[in-house]
Amino acid sequence: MEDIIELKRRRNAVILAHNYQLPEVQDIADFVGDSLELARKALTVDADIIVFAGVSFMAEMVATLNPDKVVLHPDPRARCLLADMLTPEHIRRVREESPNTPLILYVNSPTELKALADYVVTSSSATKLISKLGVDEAILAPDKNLADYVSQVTGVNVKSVPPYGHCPIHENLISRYYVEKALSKYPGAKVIIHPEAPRDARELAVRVGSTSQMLKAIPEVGGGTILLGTEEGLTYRARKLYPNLNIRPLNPLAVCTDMKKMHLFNIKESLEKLKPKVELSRDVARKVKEVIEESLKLLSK
Ligand code: CIZ
Repeated sequence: MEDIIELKRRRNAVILAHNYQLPEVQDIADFVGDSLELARKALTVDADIIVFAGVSFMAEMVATLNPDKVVLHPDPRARCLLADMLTPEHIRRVREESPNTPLILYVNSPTELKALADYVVTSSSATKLISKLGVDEAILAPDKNLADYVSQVTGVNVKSVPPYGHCPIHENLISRYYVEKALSKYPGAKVIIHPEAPRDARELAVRVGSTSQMLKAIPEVGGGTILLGTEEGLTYRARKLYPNLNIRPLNPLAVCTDMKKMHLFNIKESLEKLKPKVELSRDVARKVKEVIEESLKLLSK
C-alpha cells in the first residue's frame, strides 16, 4: 500500500472508489461513494489525475464532468451488464414512437446514449426528478425494476426501455427467494434493499434506496441484524461506518465480477504508466455534460 500512496503523491493523483469495490481498494481510496457522489467529488479535488475504481460508465461520467483532468480506469474491461442492455436502436425506436414523452437515462447506461437523453438520473435521484417533471408518463432506460419502483412511488406511468432491462446481480441474487432465505436464517432482521431488485423482493424490505441512501438508512431502522440487499461490497463500507451494528450482506453471493476487476496491482500499474486513460469524443462529452447539468438544475428547483 505504501508504494501506491507514494505514487499518488508524486503524480498528484486521487483514487475514487465505488461502494461495491473490494475492501483493499476501498481502503486505499481517497473517497468512496456512489457514482454521482464520486463524479461530484472529482469536481472539487485539487488533483491532476483521478484513478477511478468502478465500472466504465462511471469512469466516463467522471471524465465527462472533469474534461481538464486525466481520468485513469485501471481495467476498461470492467463494464456493466445492465448498461450494455441498452442499444442505440432502442433509443431511436423510442424517440420515434414516443416523441413527446420525457426520456430519462439511468446512470447505468452507455455514455454516448446519455447524450441523446432528456435527463440522466441515479438510483438516488430518479424518483425526485421524475416527480418534478409533472408528467403522467415517462420513459426510464434501461432498468425495469427501477422504473417499476419509481412508478410505485410517484404514481407516474414509467415505462422501461428495453422492457427486460435489469442488473443480473439484483434481479437474480437479490430476488425474493434470497430475501426469504436470509430472513429464515436471521428472523426479525431488517432488510434494506436497492431499487434494482424486483418488486416482490422489495416488498419484504423496510427501506428501499440507492447505495448512499441505504447507508444513510442503516442507523434509522432500529437495532438487531440489518441485511443489505445489494452487491455485497456495500457491507464492507457499511461496517466501517457503523462498527457497532450487526450488518450482513443479504446474499454474500451477490458479487459483481466487473466491479471486482479493480485490484491494488492494476491501480498501481495504472498510476505508474498513466494508462488506460478514459478517452471520450469531445462532442459526446459536451452533450452529456449539458444533460447532466440540466438534470441537476431540475433536481435543485
Ligand atoms: O449510482 C451508483 O453508484 C449505482 C450504480 C448504484 C447506487 O445505488 O449507488
